[in-house]
Amino acid sequence: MTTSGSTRPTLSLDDFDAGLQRGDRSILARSITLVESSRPADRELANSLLERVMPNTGNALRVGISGVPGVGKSTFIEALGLHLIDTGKRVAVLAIDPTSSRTGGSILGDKTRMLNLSQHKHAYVRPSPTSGELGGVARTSRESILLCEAAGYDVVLVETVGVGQSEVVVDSMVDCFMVLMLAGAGDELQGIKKGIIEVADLLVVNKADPADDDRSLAARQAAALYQRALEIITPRSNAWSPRALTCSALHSHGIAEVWQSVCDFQNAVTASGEFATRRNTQQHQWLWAQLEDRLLTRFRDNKAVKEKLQDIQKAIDNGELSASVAADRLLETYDSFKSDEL
Ligand SMILES: Nc1nc2c(ncn2[C@@H]2O[C@H](COP(=O)(O)OP(=O)(O)OP(=O)(O)O)[C@@H](O)[C@H]2O)c(=O)[nH]1
Ligand SMILES: [Mg+2]
Repeated sequence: MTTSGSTRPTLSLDDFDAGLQRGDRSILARSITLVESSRPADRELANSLLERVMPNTGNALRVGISGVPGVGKSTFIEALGLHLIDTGKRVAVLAIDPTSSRTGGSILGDKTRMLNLSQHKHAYVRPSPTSGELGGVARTSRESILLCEAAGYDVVLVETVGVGQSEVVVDSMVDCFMVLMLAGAGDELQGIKKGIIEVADLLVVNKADPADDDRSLAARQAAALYQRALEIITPRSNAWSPRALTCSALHSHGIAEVWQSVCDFQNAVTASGEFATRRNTQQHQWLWAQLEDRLLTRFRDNKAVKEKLQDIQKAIDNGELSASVAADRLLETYDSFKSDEL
C-alpha cells in the first residue's frame, strides 16, 4: 500500500484482492468505485482485478427487484435483507437508475429507508450511481455483482425503478427477476399491458398491511388476478411457473414466504439445468453486446472513416447514394485502412 499525496492510500491489485477476500466492505466500495471510473489507468487496474477475482465469483444468488416509483422497493429490500441476515446470509444491494433523475435527496431517502440494513455488518448497500447512460451503468453493475461475490456475499439484490429499458438490463444480469406491484388504480392492467409479467419470475403485490383489512384484501385480489394472468401466458422457463404473492414490506409481513418462493424457483431451475444455461446465455449476449459496442467505437474513431464520412453524408443528402451503399463504402474504407496498418 502506498500514499500518493492524497489522504487515501493508493491500493495495489494485491491490496484490492486481499481486501475482497477478507470481505472488507470499504475495499469493496473502493473496488466498485474503481470499476465505475473511466480513467484509463483505473480501467486497466479494474480489468486486472476482475480477472484476478474471477475464480471467486458466481456463487451468489442474483435477484432483480423492480417496480414503479413508490411501490416500496427500498422498504422491501430493507425487510428482505434483514430477513436474509437472520438466516445467516450476507447481503449486497446494488441499484440501477440510468435516468440520472435521482437527486442527492432520494439517495439520502434510500439510505434512510435501508438504515438498519446499510448499517449491518453483514450487508453492503451501494447507492445508485447518479449519472451515466444505460450501457455504461450496465457494465459497471455487472462488474459490481462480481466484486460483491468475490467479497463473499451470498445474495446480491439489484434494485431498479420499473421504467422501460432498465428492467431489461437488470433482467439480463440476474438469476431471478421479481416485480413489485400495487393493488388498485388500474395497476393490474397496466402491468399486463407493459408485458412485465412476461419477464417476471415472481410478482409481489406490496402494501398488504396486516392491520389494514381493505388494503390486504385488495392486495390478495390483485395477486389472484395476476396469478390467473400468469397461468395463461407461456412461461419463459420449462421448470418454473411464475407466482403472484402479497407482502407488506413496511411491516415485514410475508417476506419469508416471498424468499421461500425465490428458493423454490432456484431449486427448480437448478434441477432442470436452466440456472446454468441462463447464466451462460447472459454471458454470451453480454460478450456480443460489448463487442458491438467496441467495434462501433473503433469504426467511428477511425481516421479514414472520419475523413470520408462528410462526403458520404453529403452524397446521401443529394440523393446520389443510398444509405446501404454508403455503409458498404465506409466499411470498405475501414477495412482497407485496417489492412494498410497490417
Ligand atoms: N403502508 C405501506 N407503505 C409502504 C409499504 N412499503 C413501502 N411503503 C411506503 O411507500 C413509500 C415508498 O417506499 P419506497 O421503499 O421508497 O419505494 P421505492 O419503490 O423504493 O421508491 P423509489 O426508490 O422512489 O422508486 C414510503 O413512504 C414507504 O414507507 C408497505 O408495505 N405498506
Ligand atoms: Mg427506492
